Amino acid sequence: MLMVGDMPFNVPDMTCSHCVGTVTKAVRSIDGQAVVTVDLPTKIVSIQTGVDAARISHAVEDAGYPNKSA
Ligand SMILES: [Cu+2]
Repeated sequence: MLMVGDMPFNVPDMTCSHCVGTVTKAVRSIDGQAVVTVDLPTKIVSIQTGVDAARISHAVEDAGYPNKSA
């Protein structure tokens, strides 16, 4: 059983629901079970996943959204 933590990331280039969809898809490509919660006004994406934060961060960046831990 994996440890599941809540990982917040700041994704500054996320501006609309299309961006939210792209970011969510990138996260789910790494972990299909991830719970992804997006707060657009603060540009914070909270992810519940057992997968390493660096892998998630990299996938989101590859999708065109640079990000950092928030
Ligand atoms: Cu957008």
